[in-house]
Amino acid sequence: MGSLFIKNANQVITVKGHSEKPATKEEMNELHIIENGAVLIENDRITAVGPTEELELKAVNAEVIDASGKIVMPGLVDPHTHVVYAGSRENEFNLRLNGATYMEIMNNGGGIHATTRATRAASEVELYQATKRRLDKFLRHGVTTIEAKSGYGMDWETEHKQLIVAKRLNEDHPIDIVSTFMGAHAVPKEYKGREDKFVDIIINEMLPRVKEEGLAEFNDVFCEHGVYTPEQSRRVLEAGKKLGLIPKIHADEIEPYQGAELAAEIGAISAEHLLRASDEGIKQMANAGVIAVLLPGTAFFLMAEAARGRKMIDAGVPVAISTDANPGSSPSVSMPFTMNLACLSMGMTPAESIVAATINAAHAINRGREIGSIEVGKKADIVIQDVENFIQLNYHYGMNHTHTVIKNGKIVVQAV
Ligand code: IZC
Ligand code: ZN
Repeated sequence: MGSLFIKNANQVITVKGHSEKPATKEEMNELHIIENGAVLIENDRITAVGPTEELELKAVNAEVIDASGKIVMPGLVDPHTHVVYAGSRENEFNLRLNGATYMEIMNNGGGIHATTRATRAASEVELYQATKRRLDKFLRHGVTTIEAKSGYGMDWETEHKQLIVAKRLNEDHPIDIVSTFMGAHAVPKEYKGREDKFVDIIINEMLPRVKEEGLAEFNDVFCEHGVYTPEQSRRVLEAGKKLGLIPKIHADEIEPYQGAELAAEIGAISAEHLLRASDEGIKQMANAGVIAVLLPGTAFFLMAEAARGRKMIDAGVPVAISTDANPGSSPSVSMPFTMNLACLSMGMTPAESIVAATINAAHAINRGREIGSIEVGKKADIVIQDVENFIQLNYHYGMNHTHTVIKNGKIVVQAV
């Protein structure tokens, strides 16, 4: 490895100053832009950031990337995906557009259950290859780190297979993958009406093995009417916490269900979805510093009203955004489109959408010190976008402006 010098960028969007804590309120509107900027990278680290003129002297012998007419920003971080799965559910898309709802489809054995059947049936190699193709697409959309959840097994063998595939791809693929165990993603048919029994299995059998094999950092649960109650969710998350797994929670996605309140009470790092989070829940999340991971693509694809992102930011909740990439409620890997929707369906500003997709997303997966901004010492995960200024990223919506992607100091995507 050597050094890389990106120079002459119209704007370098640094998003600096929030490595310790996520940005909140007005801070989410501050991008700390350097006009005609440059970034110097040595091996896998950022070693200098500043005006091109100033950095030029330091950059002798470096390979040069001329970013004239473009912008340079941190690699995008997607803090909530279900990307390790087999099969496809376009039939459900069709059913929904013929009047069925997401929950009806799931209660009839489709939805998460359909993906669970396909994922159980897939070999590890098949699962690896299907996931790798999705990761390649993530990378071409400027995403350099993702979180990935298990949860399409609901038996140990398949949950384990998903987590092993994520681990292998983390090693083999340029994208970094941070793993979350989500055994409590749905209730297996055979445990319908005996949900507590399955919760016992998760707590007594699965979580200790996840810990023992070091397969995940986070522990998540689908807290939703008809799936897991807040009480069951609390049991799963508290049990994980005792083992050192950080709690995350799918909260208030379809119906208000006190999920945001629960996240605040147990000190979850993040609460995700929150389409129907209550005013009180939002207040408690702000007080407890729980990050809201909002998934406007899911609301869009389910034709539901988006989460109240504007209100959450104004209330002091640190907000991050994510694709929710999964085969049912959000079959997209586009963080750029998610940013568009953050603006157009949740009333966030273009600057806030960038903070939510970079440094705040990094904090939602406990990586704020390492990635999410362009600052000296951080990992050289950088995207060059073929737009003249950051507002154009969302103004020219529905497009992928990714031109060059640098991961760990290496060029991994380059437009021709
Ligand atoms: O496969 O439908 N909401 N989990 C909770 C999902 C959506 C993923 C899916
Ligand atoms: Zn999800």
